[in-house]
Amino acid sequence: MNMNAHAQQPDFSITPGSGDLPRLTLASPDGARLEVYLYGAHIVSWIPAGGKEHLFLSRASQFIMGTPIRGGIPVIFPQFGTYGPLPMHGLVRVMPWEFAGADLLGDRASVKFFVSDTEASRLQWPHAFRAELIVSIGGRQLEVILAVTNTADEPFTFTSSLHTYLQVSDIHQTCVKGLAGLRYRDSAAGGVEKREENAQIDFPGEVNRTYFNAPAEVLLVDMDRSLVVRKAGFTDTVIWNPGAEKCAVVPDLEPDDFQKYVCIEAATIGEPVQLAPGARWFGSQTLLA
Ligand code: TA6
Repeated sequence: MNMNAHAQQPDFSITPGSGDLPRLTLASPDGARLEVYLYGAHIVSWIPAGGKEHLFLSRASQFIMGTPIRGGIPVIFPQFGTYGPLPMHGLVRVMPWEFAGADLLGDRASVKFFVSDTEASRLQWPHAFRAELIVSIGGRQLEVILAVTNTADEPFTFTSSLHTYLQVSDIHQTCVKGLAGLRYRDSAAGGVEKREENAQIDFPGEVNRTYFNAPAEVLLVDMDRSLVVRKAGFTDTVIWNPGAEKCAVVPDLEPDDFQKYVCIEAATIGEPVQLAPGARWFGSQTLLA
């Protein structure tokens, strides 16, 4: 179904993807491309103009409702990880979102999705919300904005992340720069809090760290390539790679997948967001190749 109905609309279509789940494909005028499943509003591919794939997607990923897609950019809300009573990483990454339109502004093409609370979600988390995802591509940039509105008359608190899987050529020649000196929770060491003493983070084994009050920008260096990862609205940055041992026991990862990605996540974990009735919160992550 090609919905290129008006001049100001970008080139996009929604067709059955893996598992017959609806998948939106978007192209910007300069040739950047994006793929998003409406299930979870889950971005699975971003190829900047004249560039290569920057997101990792597991070849062992399931594409069935109820199971998160493995890779790409899972939207984590209203709970990060197991820090609360909800299922791991909350609710919306396994909910069907709705397509809410496409725009074209110069060379930037954008699409928008939303999901609201349901009877089933309210049984798990007794709050009314509307989550929107606005995704823009053009040139060498991918921008992802998450907006959360409290649509009821009671305040609620949430944690959240854009759980971005970034493709790398070789994890042993990869590092992340920009987090020196920060306090972090080391989840690979039982959750103990530490302070980052190194100028860069390397990946000799499992790395699973939440850096609190992290700077707006970090740099992923992958051999001779680098990628700027920028955030706004989110306060923390999560860095995750499972290492060989943990990777081997994750059912929707292939045994050597740990060598192919690093998760750099814009997150709000340390200080959960308190959202008043009717209030709206924004968080964004921008990748600059
Ligand atoms: O963001 C890192 C993390 O919390 C890790 O602990 C690991 O569990 C990862 O998320 C993936 O979680 P998932 O539920 O998608 O397997």
